[in-house]
Amino acid sequence: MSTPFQNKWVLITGASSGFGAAAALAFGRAGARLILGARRADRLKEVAARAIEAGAPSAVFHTLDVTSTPSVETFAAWARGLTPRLDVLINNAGGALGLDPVATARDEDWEGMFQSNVLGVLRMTRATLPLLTANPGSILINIGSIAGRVAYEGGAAYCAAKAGELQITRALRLELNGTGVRVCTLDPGMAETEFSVVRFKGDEARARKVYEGVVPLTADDVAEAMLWMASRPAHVNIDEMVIKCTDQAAIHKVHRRPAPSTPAR
Ligand code: NDP
Ligand code: 8X3
Repeated sequence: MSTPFQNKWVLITGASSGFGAAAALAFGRAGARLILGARRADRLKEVAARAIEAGAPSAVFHTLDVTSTPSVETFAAWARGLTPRLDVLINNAGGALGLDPVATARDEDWEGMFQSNVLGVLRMTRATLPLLTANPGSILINIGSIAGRVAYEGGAAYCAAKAGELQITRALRLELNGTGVRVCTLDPGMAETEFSVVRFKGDEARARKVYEGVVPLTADDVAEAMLWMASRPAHVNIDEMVIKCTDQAAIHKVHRRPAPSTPAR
């Protein structure tokens, strides 16, 4: 049976968990050949195997640290050895570190967030751009956040980093005008992945509290949005998509039910 991405090449960063892993499965199910990157190779191996089971004709992976130019260059050279062109690039690797106010936050967290969410997107894009421009109609999807659009307390650096991602996407769309490469940002609100566990440095109880009494987005919801954006015809560019769960009317306006009445999905 033919599927919309049959034998198309899809490269996903941050494919070892959350949105990236869900996207690997969704594009795999749709017939895509997957190129996956992240720092945890053991997790990538599992995701690749699940994607093959789901229907991907191939799913290969390589360690990737988007905070390091040599790592990105090595990864991109490996990807160029697999294919001279990409159909979809998803710059998803990133996340938040800490929720401290500026007065007490740590340089290490700020630098980590800018390295992955901002410089990582720039590095990956520069390194793989020839694979996209070789293929008019290809699409680049950057994963931003509602945090890049509205600030919140404790989010100064993360919000700034995701605002940076948004402006990178907008600048790239201008720079690539005429090449046929589509450039999009997908900006989710709260979604239950490993995001909060990473933000709170492994404090799972604190991470769980973020979603208490709420029906948040799932990684699959976000992956489906990526699939939809990428399956528009080549002349259609979804510039910017914001996706939030129904319980989150705005970044500061989240409807929470008292436990234990959180409804089932
Ligand atoms: P997860 O923590 O589940 O996934 C993050 C992914 O990014 C992992 O695969 C991780 O892999 C990878 N990653 C992190 N740092 C690096 C790095 N330096 N180099 C390579 N890969 C890296 O969280 P999500 O799936 O939720 O997050 C995905 C993206 O979505 C992020 O950019 C995040 O900011 C954004 N986002 C998340 C929202 C949410 O509420 N969950 C909402 C809006 C946006 P590994 O550790 O193996 O390297
Ligand atoms: C993740 C969503 O609201 O926690 O980007 O910043 S939020």
